[in-house]
Amino acid sequence: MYKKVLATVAVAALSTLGLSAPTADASHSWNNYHWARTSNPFNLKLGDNVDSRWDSYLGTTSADWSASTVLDTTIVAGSTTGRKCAATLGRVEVCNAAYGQRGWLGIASINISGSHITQGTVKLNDTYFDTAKYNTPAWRNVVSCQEVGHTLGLDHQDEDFNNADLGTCMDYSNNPEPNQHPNTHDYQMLESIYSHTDSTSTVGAAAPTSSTTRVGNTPKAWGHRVDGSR
Ligand SMILES: [Ca+2]
Ligand SMILES: [Ca+2]
Ligand SMILES: [Zn+2]
Ligand SMILES: [Zn+2]
Repeated sequence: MYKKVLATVAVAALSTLGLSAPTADASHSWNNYHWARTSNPFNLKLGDNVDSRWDSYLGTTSADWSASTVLDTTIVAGSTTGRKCAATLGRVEVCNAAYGQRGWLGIASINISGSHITQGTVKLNDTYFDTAKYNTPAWRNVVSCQEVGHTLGLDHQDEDFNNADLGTCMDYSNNPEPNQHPNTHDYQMLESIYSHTDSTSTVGAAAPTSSTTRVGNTPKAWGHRVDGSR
């Protein structure tokens, strides 16, 4: 999730987790969540449910993450609507709509089966992006990049809006300019997360999984870092 700056304090106050301080970390895997696949590189489909306000940014995001050696992303026709943003098994649906003043610019949610991601959604919130402050290429790039990054299994590298910028979209900052794309550490993290292979695959039109857990997408979840959406 990319929180609006003003919402940060309130959200942080709801957090009960004191164990893992949100600092820049050598590891920023999201709870080791990952897509199951039998080999690398795997190709993850990004369903295009965004309108012309977002198309070019989705293209940039797809290219950015495809630079990873372990995966590629391909933009395909969306299976849902921007407003509904229903998930599709085996892929990520990317959506935009005016979702309201929720305190987040973008939010990523995944379903998991064990630690395996089975499907994901990304919502980009036009309620904020249609305002002068956020209606910039830099803000659109950083949020689109970050939310799709979450659906690959990455957490934030840093959650301080006021420290030195890390030069990655997985960094929270008041200044989006230096943070519009992934950095080397993100690609290294992906290599680490996906260094093993699995006997099954959750990518593509995979077989139905037994039971999946929805992670995130509710205020309760994203205000709570233990199981929160990102
Ligand atoms: Ca690649
Ligand atoms: Ca930061
Ligand atoms: Zn986030
Ligand atoms: Zn695995």
